[in-house]
Amino acid sequence: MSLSSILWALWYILPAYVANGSPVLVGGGRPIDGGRKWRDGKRLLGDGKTWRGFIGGVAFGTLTGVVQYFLTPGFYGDLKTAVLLAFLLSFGALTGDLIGSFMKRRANLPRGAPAIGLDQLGFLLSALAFAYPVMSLSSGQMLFVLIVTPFIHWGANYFAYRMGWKSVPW
Ligand code: CTP
Ligand code: MG
Ligand code: K
Repeated sequence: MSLSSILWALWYILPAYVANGSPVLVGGGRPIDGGRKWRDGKRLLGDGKTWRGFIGGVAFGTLTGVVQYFLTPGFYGDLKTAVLLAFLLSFGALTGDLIGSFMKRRANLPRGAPAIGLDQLGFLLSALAFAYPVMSLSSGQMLFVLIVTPFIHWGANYFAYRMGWKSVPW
């Protein structure tokens, strides 16, 4: 795979990374599950999934697409495509994150507990699936993004931990 196709793959997926990373800074307040429990007696999603984090993450991710369009219009063709793509990548990422938390709670993992694989790739698979109808990566680019995302995720989380934005480095 060429260097340029690798760089375009990262450029393509950037709104999903921004959406997934924003809630740690903008989240908080009312949890999406409203404190409700599933039939196993555990929380539906937990206190780590808030409306502010979800909506703020979708907003920042979508805004990323607007900036990307003005930097590289040729990659998207028109602004509407760029915004729709960024919205779907962001909404998909954060929906995948909610599904991951739902699964973690069913597995009896408390809020914030690591789930290797799910934490690093759940949001990404969901983002790729949501965006697929609008614009998609080649299978080689998808494979590349799947391989590098866990490392980027660990790096970003370690950075956020060192900055004091989150209490655990994962
Ligand atoms: N966050 C939020 N709303 C979201 C997603 C995340 O407010 N929809 C914030 C929360 O403060 C959360 C932090 O971002 O603690 C880090 O996100 P994440 O690691 O996904 O949540 P965890 O606290 O680890 O919760 P879980 O065990 O459910 O994954
Ligand atoms: Mg976590
Ligand atoms: K997560």
